[in-house]
Amino acid sequence: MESIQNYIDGKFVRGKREFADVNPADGSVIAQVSEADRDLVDSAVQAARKALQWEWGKLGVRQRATLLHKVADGIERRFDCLVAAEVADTGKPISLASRLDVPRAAANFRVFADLIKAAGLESFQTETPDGRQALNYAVRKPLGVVGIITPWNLPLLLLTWKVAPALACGNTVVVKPSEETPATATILAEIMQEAGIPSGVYNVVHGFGPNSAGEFLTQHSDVNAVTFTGESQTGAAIMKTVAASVKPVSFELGGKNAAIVFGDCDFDEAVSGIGDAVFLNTGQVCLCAERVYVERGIFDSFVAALKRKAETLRMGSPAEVGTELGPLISAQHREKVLSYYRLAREEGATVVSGGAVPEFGNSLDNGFYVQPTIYTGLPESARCVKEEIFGPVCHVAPFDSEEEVVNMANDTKYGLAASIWTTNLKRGHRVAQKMNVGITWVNCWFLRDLRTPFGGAGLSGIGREGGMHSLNFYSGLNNICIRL
Ligand code: NAD
Ligand code: 6OD
Repeated sequence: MESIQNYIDGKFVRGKREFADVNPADGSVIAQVSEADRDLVDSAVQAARKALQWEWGKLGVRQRATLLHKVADGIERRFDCLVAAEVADTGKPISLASRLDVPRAAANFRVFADLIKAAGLESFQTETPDGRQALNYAVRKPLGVVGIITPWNLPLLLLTWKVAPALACGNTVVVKPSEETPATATILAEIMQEAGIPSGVYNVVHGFGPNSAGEFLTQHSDVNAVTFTGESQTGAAIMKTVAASVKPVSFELGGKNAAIVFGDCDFDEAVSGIGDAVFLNTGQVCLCAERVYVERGIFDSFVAALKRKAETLRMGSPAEVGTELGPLISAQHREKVLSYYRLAREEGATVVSGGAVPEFGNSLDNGFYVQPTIYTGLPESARCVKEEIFGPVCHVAPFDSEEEVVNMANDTKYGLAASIWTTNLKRGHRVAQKMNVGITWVNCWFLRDLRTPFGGAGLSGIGREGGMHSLNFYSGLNNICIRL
């Protein structure tokens, strides 16, 4: 049985306890994972502190950027191994891990390595009250040790989305990947070693949240900043923990995202795009659309086309090239999604498609699959329309006017993403600007330029990452004012 260990100060380290890493496609145990206790988390933070003061802290921007490109080279060299590990841990289709997760991990290192070299500094020449001049300029400094806590849905993509800019800015990191998906963060440790990243710069501690590695990391007084992606409730718990020491935080949290389909949309493009927005990664992307609003004139034909799309998705073994839909991440998460499938019926939904557990007649029946599911007929106040389910499911509702649909889309405590489908670009701009979210797509979904701001409003998060926003979060600015 494979064993996955913590990575501290350049060495792989066992903890006193272990937990199982389970393959969600068939329930088999892939590996035993070493859990980091409070002492191991402390060793990781101390190693990160030491690296900051010594080798890593002495490197210039260009040297750091060169090393980050070597990490990207290493990711590309270990492509097949990373894809296989991500597929086994998450149950996502191999085609998705190959075209999204692993290439994006390499791109995260390349983009932030290049960006930090090009990043300018603010400067202002100031007239002083006595008629003289002063020069103000800001210098960028690392924050110190950054604690990085990540979820299981896009494990390597979301981890490197934070590790790359943090290291580019000269910080050192202690990462706590999700307990469900520990493998790729650990393979990345080997890649860091091979690339020549000094010991202590990248540390991995495995474990759970409360009373385990996640909480020990956020409680640690020598961690200078915390960046977290995960559930809104977990974000609230972490915020309480870090409040005592007033650490900077960046939170990328949950969503209950709307897709708005106008009657003048390119129908096939909209069905295909919304099919992805609802079902990609078995609906386990924070940006997925769980609320679809369709203009009444095309409502019936749109629902019928989305149903056809859902029912022709190839569900099966994630390791098979043609598979489009894998399992949910765990038995526990499947129980949560199925509880919403039951609730939707209790709330009076019409089940257009799905709503149950599929049967395969082989070992996949031990996996955590659910059918892709479409509901209609719920009131906007229903819990299934208000709460994040995080599965391959959406509710489709009709609308009659632009004003009505803008109000429905914005009637949520979340505020992560929206998509708008129309061939009238004037309307596309107008409606997009009314969305109370961090990201709005028009005639596309999950199309990412890594230089753009990413984050959410309300329960969907605090702060923005991406491009200069990441560099500004992961650095402290010291403004220097010189009297001339
Ligand atoms: P989660 O909040 O349960 O766990 C995320 C991470 O936090 C895990 O590593 C977990 O061990 C850790 N954790 C849990 N409790 C903790 C605590 N008290 N202190 C410290 N660490 C703790 O989330 P999940 O189930 O892994 O991921 C799914 C959720 O993440 C969904 O809500 C989804 O919308 C959200 N998400 C958001 C984004 C975004 O960019 N906005 C991206 C991906 C996922
Ligand atoms: O693409 C990204 O940069 C990003 N942060 C995606 C988040 C997806 C949520 O599940």
